Amino acid sequence: MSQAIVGIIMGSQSDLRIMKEAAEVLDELKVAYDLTIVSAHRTPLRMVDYAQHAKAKGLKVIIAGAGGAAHLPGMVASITTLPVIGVPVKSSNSIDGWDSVLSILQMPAGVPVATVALDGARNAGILAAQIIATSDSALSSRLESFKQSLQNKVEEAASQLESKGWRQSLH
Ligand code: RP5
Repeated sequence: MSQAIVGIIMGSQSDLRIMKEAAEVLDELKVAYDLTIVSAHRTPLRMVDYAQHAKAKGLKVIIAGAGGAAHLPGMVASITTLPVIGVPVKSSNSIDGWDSVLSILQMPAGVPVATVALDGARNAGILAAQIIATSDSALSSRLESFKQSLQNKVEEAASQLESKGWRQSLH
């Protein structure tokens, strides 16, 4: 396995059902990552240590997911200069998900977190790959193919719908 260049962290093991989608898309795009649990509230010193050493260990982007009072992405972003992508997770302690979205999104000036949609871990993985692809032409080509596959799927669905009619396309 090659050196991890994306770090995926989450506040709890209960976030893994969502955060695994970031790992899955990075697997598809052949981007090496490591994945672990770092809680801003339950393991604050572990969080500081992770953020302080992330760049030195070779990471280029951090994806951080958390639910409820989701402080992990913002706190990690306050410590490192690596880009941090925040994934708001709808968790057992979320009211409706807005709490996690706003905790991650509404950062003070000077400390950005690139926030994806609620439970949007797959997009976080794609965005991390796109950031890395700005200086990796092989990855950039894989992303071109990935985008093309999205386009192909829609065009296939559209032509099926146009040829069969919408009633048949429901089955
Ligand atoms: C957050 O609290 C975690 O990121 C998780 O989304 C949520 C619930 O954690 P558990 O009580 O399931 O460990 O800090």
